[in-house]
Formats: sequence, structure tokens, C-alpha cells
Amino acid sequence: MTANIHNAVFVKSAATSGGLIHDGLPQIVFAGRSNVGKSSVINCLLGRKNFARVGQTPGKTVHINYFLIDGAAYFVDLPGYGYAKVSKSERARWSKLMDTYFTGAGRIALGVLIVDARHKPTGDDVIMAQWFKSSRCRLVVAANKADKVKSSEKESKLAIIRETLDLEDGTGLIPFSAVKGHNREALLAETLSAVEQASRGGIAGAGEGAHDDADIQESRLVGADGGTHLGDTGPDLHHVP
Ligand SMILES: Nc1nc2c(ncn2[C@@H]2O[C@H](COP(=O)(O)OP(=O)(O)OP(=O)(O)O)[C@@H](O)[C@H]2O)c(=O)[nH]1
Ligand SMILES: [Mg+2]
Repeated sequence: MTANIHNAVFVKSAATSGGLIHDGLPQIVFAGRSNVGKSSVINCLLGRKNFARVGQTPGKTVHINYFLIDGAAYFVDLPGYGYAKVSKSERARWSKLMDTYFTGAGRIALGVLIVDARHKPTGDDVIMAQWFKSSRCRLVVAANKADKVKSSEKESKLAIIRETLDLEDGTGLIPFSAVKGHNREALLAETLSAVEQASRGGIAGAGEGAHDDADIQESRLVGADGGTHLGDTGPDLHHVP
């Protein structure tokens, strides 16, 4: 049975690791830089306006927001990373939250990494892609704001994104526009198929306990305070060699 995408309800906003949901339902996780359009992509997929909140100001989504889709799966809107104007304590809070989310929380049925179609992915994007790969979940990359890229430049921009993120041949890279709805059907199909697969009990090696600890250790991030964190949302990320 395909989940009804129009039956979506906001469930909760988690500000601390204690608030994370681990109820066994599959989770579709949307990650990306601050202001890249994560909330807009969710709204676009759900066919709703301003359901997940969208802001002109980067850093609008500062908590992990959960939306329940037809009682069958969650869409998870992660706080954006890479926004400079964030206090150190706030950054540390985000880091801890993301670290807990990726290392132990929930069944990630599909990671949707959203990057900017116009630009080469940042170092933080590369690290986030590594984290999804380490989680062994299905991954799809949406190159959002494709409406701002000239058609003559689309292919070369996509090639740069694929190369920089070192995507496997089988990993989907979808040029997307949350504003125009461009390729909404393609991303939706990927999402619904991941939900179906997860509901049948096969999350393609992902989910709790399926992380490859060695891989994760390799790509662990450190925050500004030097502690080991995943997904420090600020600009002071370093890849631990
Ligand atoms: N042109 C264009 N603008 C977009 C697109 N998607 C989002 N935007 C704009 O980009 C800005 C940020 O969008 P959000 O959806 O709030 O981005 P976000 O990634 O959720 O941001 P944070 O919650 O701060 O991490 C808004 O002004 C959107 O209208 C798109 O496909 N094309
Ligand atoms: Mg947002």
C-alpha cells in the first residue's frame, strides 16, 4: 500500500537528544546547508505551503522536526548546517543533537541530501554525504534551486556535484526546484518506494544497529570545542583524519 502523502501531520520538534523519536517507523531524513531549501522541498513533496516552516533568514529550522506521513513514516527536517552566525553554545547543542540522531536514533529508510544546484558542494556537504553512506541507508541527492541554473549549465553542475560528493553510480542525483515543483514526482517516487521497502522490513542495511562503526569513526566530525561531534552546524567543522 502506498502512503498517502497528503495525510501529513506535524508531530514534534526535538531540541535535545531526549526528544528524538525511536518508535520503529521508517524515517525519511532531509539534510543540507542552512537556507538550501530543506523545508521548501518537504512542503513541495507534501503539496503544502509553509507546512514545514520556510524562512528568508538562514537557521530558521533549529530543531529536528518530525512530520508523520499517513501513519506510516516520518519526514524528518534536520536543522541546517554551515550557517556562520550561530553562537558556540547553540552550535554545540546542534552537534550533540545530530550526533545522537545519526549514531543511534531511528530507522533511516532514506537520506535526502539537499545541495544547491548552482554551487560545488561544500566540505560540510561532503561530510554529510559520508555520514549517510556510513549509515548504510539509501541516499538520494536533490540539487535544489535548479530553477536558477541555465539549462546549458545543468549537466556540468550535476557532474561537479556527483564528483565532489563521490556518489556511487547507483545513487540518484535529481535536479530539483521546490519553488517550481520541478522533478517533484521523481523525488516523491524515491521517497515512497523507500517507505514501502522499509515497511516490508527491509531498510537496505540501514537503521538501528546497522551502522558501520569503523566508517563512522573515520568520518566523525569535531566541533569548535574540539569534542567529537557529528554535524556541527557551524563553519568550524574538521574532518578527523
Ligand atoms: N529559487 C528558489 N528558491 C528556493 C527554492 N527552494 C527554497 N528556496 C528559497 O530558499 C530560502 C530558504 O528556504 P528554506 O526551505 O527555509 O531552507 P532551509 O534549508 O529549510 O533553511 P533552514 O531551515 O534555515 O536550514 C527561501 O527563501 C525559499 O523560498 C528553489 O527551488 N528555488
Ligand atoms: Mg528549514
